[in-house]
This record gives sequence, structure tokens and C-alpha cells, in this order.
Amino acid sequence: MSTLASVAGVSIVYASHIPKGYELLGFQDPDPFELFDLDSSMVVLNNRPYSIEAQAYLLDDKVTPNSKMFIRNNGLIPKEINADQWVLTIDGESVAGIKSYSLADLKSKFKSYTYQVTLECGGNGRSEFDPPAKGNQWTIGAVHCAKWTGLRLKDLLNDVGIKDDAVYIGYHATDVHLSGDPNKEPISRGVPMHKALQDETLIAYLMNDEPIPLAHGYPLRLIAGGWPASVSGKWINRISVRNKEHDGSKMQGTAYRVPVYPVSPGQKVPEEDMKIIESMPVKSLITYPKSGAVLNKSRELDIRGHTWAGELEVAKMEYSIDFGVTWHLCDLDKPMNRLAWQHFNAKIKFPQTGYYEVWAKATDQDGKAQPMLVPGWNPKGYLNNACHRIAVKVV
Ligand SMILES: Nc1nc2c(c(=O)[nH]1)N[C@H]1C(S)=C(S)[C@@H](COP(=O)(O)O)O[C@H]1N2
Ligand SMILES: [Mo]
Repeated sequence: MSTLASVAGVSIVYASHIPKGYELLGFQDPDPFELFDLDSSMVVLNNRPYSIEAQAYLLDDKVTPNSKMFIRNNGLIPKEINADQWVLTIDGESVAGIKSYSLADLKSKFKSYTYQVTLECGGNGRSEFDPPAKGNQWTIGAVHCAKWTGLRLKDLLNDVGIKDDAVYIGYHATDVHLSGDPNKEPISRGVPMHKALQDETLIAYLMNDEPIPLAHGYPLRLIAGGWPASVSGKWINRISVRNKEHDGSKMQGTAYRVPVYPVSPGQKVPEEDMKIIESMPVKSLITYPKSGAVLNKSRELDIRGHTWAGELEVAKMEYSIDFGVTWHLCDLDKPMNRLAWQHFNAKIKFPQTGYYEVWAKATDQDGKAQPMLVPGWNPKGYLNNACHRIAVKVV
């Protein structure tokens, strides 16, 4: 039996004859640009499930607007969300007792906080690894820094009551597994207690001062910035407080894990030698001008962009126009708050006409800098934080 009973409002007469997995010619996916209100220059990598990324110059805003935010879904977006009836349940081995909250409870019983938070997919930059790693071939656009408003997870857990043996929290959400099997979760990840209890870890109900857009987790989302964005669960209806590392979907095997030692490209790594990614590495993007800019020799070039370093702050931002022989400091702002990206800018004078590349390099507060080339190959293609560069022609 097919689950599709109609196409574009017209019923399919022989629907029961359709083999499983057969794609009807008349079936058209909705246009993601319309569906998600996307900027026309966003790039759709996949539509089932949706993976859509930005380009560097699209991320020029200090606070990323919805239309320029990458979208990464592991399953299908939940249908028919009724926010008035939405319930968030807190359960697990390490709660004093199970408790449930309506959206109205969460908004009225707890103080609200707003933070600007950088969320980057663990696989951002994967397309540059060689040999290639399976998964979405993100270039550089799977990062955003929006403003999120909600209650602190720690205030909620305090209200529930947590036992001393709590070590991890795991989220559960209402998106649907690609197989359609209601007993399978597309993704159910989490963070250790120390991350769960940070001030900036939120149960958010607003994004950029509006209800969270559907693609980004309406009506409720966990926000745990600076870690792979996969820990920031969308459409959440349950948080489990665990007495062991959370073992939900995409927590085990090689998912969101990297080798504990350096490996050579293509090397097989035993699963027990892989560890869960926590804080993301230092990185930056030149968001203005767009690569390929043409500049008159009499003018100076104003460049600008953003830089971030997971849990850490970025301490230094530099640029080079001579393929890394000399480096010059950029002006670097403080973050709006912890876990928000920082803005940089510089004025560049070019010595003569011709072709240049502008490279940007960030260094975090621990002295770790971005590598010029693609860093440590790993089986799943995570954590590529190589320097960003743009081409400039001076005429
Ligand atoms: N419920 C749920 N939460 C999820 C996902 C998902 O598929 N389902 N994808 C995760 C991954 S892998 C990423 S990178 C981010 C993407 O967030 P965005 O789509 O708001 O940019 O959401 C995370 N949270
Ligand atoms: Mo991701």
C-alpha cells in the first residue's frame, strides 16, 4: 500500500498498485526557497532531507537573518505542529521525578535570556577532504549566528531536581525518520552536564525576536553553542537526564566523532579510537567583499567578516595578501556575549595592479591558529577549519 493517496489535490486511482519506493512523475517537492523564505543565492545540496548552505558573502550580517541560515535536517520536518499543545517532558535515570511543561509554563515560570550563538555543523568544510568523506558536501556555508531567546536549561533542571549521578542530557524531538518508522529517531544527541548547565545553554522559543522558523526547530529548540550544531536539537519535546553518556541516534559508532590520534588520509580507524567532538575549532570567514572583487588601484580595500572558536574567544585576527609570507592585524571586536562570533575588519592597500588572494587567519585565546591547508583528515570529514580566502583583482 502506498501512503500517498493524492498528487496535487487529485486522488490517485490505482494508488494501491504503486510499488514501494516508486516516485510519481506528478509529485513535486515544494520549492525550498519559498517554503523556508530563503535568499535566492542559498545553495541546496539535498532536498530529502534538506541540506541548504549559505555562501561566505551571504553571511555578512552581524546577526544572521533567517533567509541566510543554513538548514540541516537528518529526517523529515514534523508536520502539523500545534504550539498550544506542545509539551516538553524531562525524564531519564537521573531526575528526581518526571516533569512536563507546556510552552506557556516555560515562558511564564522561568526568566528569559537572549544570547547570540554561533552554530556550525560539525561537517562544515567536508567537501575539501581528500579522499572524500561521505555525507553532505558542505563548502563553507554551514554556520550561522542568530539571536536566541528562551530559558536556561539549568533553571529548568533545577526545577525538576537532578540526582547526583547525572552525567549527560539527551534531547528527543518530533521529526520523522526517513524510513517513516515512528520508532526510529533521525537524531537524538546531547551534551555532558557541565555543558548543559552553562548559562548560555538555552531552551529557546524565539529566534531573532520572532517565533523560531519551522526549519530551525519551531516551537522549541535546545541551543548549546560552540559545539557541533547537531547537539542543538530542533523541535524538542523531551530531554532525558542520563546517568551515562547519552546513547541516542547519532551518538554512537563514528557519528560526530574524530580519531584520538592523527591519521593519514584514507586510513581505517577502529571505532574505539574515535571520540565525540566537543568544542569546535577556531575559524573565520571573509564576508565582504565577495571573492572576485575588482578594485581600482587608487583605492583601499575594506574587508570584513566573522571569527569564532567554539568555547573559546578569538584573540587575534590577521590577513595576508602575499600567500602567507607576511601577516597583518585586523581590527577585532569582542563578542556580543560568550559563544557569539566576533567581527573583524581591515583596510588593505595593494602595491600594484594584478591578481591577489586575501587570506584570513584567526588565533584563539589558547594560541591555536587556523591551518592554511585542510587539517587532519578524518573518516567522516569533520572539523575542517582551514583559512578562508578570496580573490581580488586590482586594476
Ligand atoms: N531534531 C533535530 N535536531 C537537529 C537536527 C535534526 O535533523 N533533527 N539536525 C542537527 C544538525 S546535524 C545541525 S548541523 C543543526 C542544523 O541547524 P539549522 O538547520 O537550524 O541550521 O541542527 C541539529 N539539530
Ligand atoms: Mo550537522
